[in-house]
Amino acid sequence: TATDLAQAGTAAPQAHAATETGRIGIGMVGYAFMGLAHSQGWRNARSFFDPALTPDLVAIAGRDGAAAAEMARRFDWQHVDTDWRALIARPDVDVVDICTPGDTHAEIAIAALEAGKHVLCEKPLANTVDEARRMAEAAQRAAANGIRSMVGFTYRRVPAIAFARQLVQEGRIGEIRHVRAQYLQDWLVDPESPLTWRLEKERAGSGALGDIGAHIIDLTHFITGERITGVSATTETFVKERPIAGSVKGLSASAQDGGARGAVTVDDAAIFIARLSGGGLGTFEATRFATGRKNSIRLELNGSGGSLAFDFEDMNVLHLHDASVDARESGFTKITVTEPSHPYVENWWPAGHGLGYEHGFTHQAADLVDAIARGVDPTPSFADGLAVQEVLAAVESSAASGSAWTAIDSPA
Ligand code: 4PW
Repeated sequence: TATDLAQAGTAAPQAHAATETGRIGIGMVGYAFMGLAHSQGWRNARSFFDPALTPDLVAIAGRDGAAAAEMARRFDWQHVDTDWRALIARPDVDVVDICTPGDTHAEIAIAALEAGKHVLCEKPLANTVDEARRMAEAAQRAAANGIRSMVGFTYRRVPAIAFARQLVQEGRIGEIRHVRAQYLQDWLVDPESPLTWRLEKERAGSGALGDIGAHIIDLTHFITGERITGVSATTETFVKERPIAGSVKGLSASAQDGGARGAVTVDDAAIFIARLSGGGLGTFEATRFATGRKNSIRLELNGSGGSLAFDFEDMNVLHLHDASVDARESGFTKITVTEPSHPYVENWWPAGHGLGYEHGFTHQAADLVDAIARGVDPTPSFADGLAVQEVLAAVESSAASGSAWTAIDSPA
């Protein structure tokens, strides 16, 4: 197999020579919520970022051919396949963009990498640490041949969050003492809200923990540049049975006719305390039962020299406290992160005009193409995805053991 060849250091798959044509062919697997977000990302990356390689929306694949064809119609994807293997086999596809539930990530990503395709994979990277490790290993082998991979933790590319990382790297808040991170949604408060794939362990790996908790774990790693080294956790499934889902749109769904119900096999909420590699402490909360909170990613970092605070529901704003300012005038400064000098902003609108949820997906597409064109490995890498997966597994294991402290051995 290609793996054996790569391991043996002989002929290994090479990346398609996109650089010679000035264009790069995108093949996307999946057509639902993330398929929509990524489609506009590829399209707008081309228009707003003018990358060195122009992304062509070559092919989209999905089991439901009609749904895939509808996405193709809306975004001008040139071809529709009902089998992801056919998409990977296309010579005009250079990048395979995986927007499917977690149970398919490892198989598709490893096959694509071994076929010499660059890969963008939705988060969380996988459903288990074992799968994530195999994916990270495949990515590492492929990187030796110029094949790039990236995991879709898109919130890293919200300008205020990228700016928060810059400030931390510049030492503006000193040593990190506390990270307080919450990802709060409420779309499952209604017990009659149907059982979609996000509520099935076999398909999603875990519930609020992996779907949204993964983001605040990754954002902590990203902003601080540190790793979570151990956790004590508890999880809960508040509604244990729900109507089986019929049609699904975004996070909403309608129930199937006939009133059939099924068991929820994932957590509805996860909370944990954590230690960071730099000596700081963290508290984390991921829930879909925070009534009134829709997509509230709240981060507060307290450092020896100041603090930062962010809430995605006010995503163009970052609050900065500088502890060196005289006490009479000190406090949190509200920074509107809409200046051309802020990350990503100059490619969009004049100062003060603001960005939204979808822009992160455009920045992700543009950054991946830029990394491919420059011949460098993009971030977050599959190794970064594995690091998050290790924390997710530690949280589950701690919760299962009654919150016992669970260390993450040599965090990835
Ligand atoms: O950012 C979140 C995702 O990672 C979205 O709000 C929904 O929850 C969709 O998947 C997860």
